[in-house]
Amino acid sequence: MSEETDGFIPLDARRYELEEMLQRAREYQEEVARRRSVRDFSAEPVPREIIEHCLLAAGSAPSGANRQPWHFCVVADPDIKHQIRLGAEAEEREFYQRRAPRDWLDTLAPLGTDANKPFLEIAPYLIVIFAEKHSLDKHGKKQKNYYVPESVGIATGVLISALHHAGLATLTHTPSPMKFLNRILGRPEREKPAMILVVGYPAPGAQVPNIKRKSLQGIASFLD
Ligand code: IYR
Repeated sequence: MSEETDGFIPLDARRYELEEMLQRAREYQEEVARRRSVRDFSAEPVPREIIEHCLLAAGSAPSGANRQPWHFCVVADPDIKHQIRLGAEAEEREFYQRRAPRDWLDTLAPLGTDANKPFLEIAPYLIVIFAEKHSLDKHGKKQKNYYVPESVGIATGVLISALHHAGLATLTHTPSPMKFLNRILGRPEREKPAMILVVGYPAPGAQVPNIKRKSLQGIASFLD
């Protein structure tokens, strides 16, 4: 299944005038900064073709040795979504009632989250993202992957941006532990669930917490 390299080809690079570069950079910043984690989804269906394009965008992410160590399980089936909700809520009840230390719960309080996850059934799509600890070559032999969490994190970021760009809302959801997803979705042991991405249109009138983002000085330092 590994994608093999076949020589070298010319890079398809674009070069813009400074003015246009600035405008593109600003516009992209504004567009992605509008993205918010949404917990209030509409049940309105989303055409599968949109999801397919966004998945192909995610699949273009850089990865260690180009191993592309990800698998996206796209769930629209109501019964499977129901099972995922039950599995996630069982873990989340443990988290909120027992596992989470007080200071973690205090930090989460302004977000208004709890162990109930109705969006796992309401949203039209759940994309369950798996990280392939190792791959199998075309003879079924174990093949080592590299920088797997980094690669899957980057691909997930590209997927979230692509879905947002297409006009959809997302929520990264990480009930912990997530082993139950392998069982429900029939994924092999060598695949580790990374997160559930909840995808759909936001519910009309959806509200989000009034969070602040760090300033440029808060997130970057320039040494020039
Ligand atoms: N997984 C739990 C708790 C949770 C943890 C963090 I860190 C968040 O940013 C949000 C929620 C839940 O989904 O409710």
